[in-house]
Amino acid sequence: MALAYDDTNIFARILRGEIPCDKVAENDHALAFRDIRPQAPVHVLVIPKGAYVSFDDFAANASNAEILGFTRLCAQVCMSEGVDLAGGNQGFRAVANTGHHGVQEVPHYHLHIMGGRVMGPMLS
Ligand code: D5M
Repeated sequence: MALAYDDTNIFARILRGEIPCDKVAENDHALAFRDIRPQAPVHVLVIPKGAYVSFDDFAANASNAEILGFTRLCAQVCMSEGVDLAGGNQGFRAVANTGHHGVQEVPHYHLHIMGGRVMGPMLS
């Protein structure tokens, strides 16, 4: 089931160019930019350009090309930010806060990529 998408959310406005972002990378299907409230030395948000509310909405309803484009942009960001294991770096945390229980603030799917420090336990 596709979820109802509210196109007034802040990330939709960034995608339409109505408000600026600190862009890291972009391809046909996804955009990566720095989180405005960084929780780590590296804190990048990767969002699909399509209208998907959440991780599960995207995973269930996006096309293969969208999923591939999004995933490859994530890999590109990890490499350019120097956190990818494959590049001999120390790794990162990737988080998709989802819905009420996941404490998702912005209802446009986004993956947080955080690194540059040991992240600590995920209990709160
Ligand atoms: O958290 C949403 C995340 O989005 C939160 O870490 C702040 C970030 N945010 C909100 N507005 C902006 C803008 N305008 N630019 C960059 N980052 C932003 P979540 O709980 O995962 O929904």
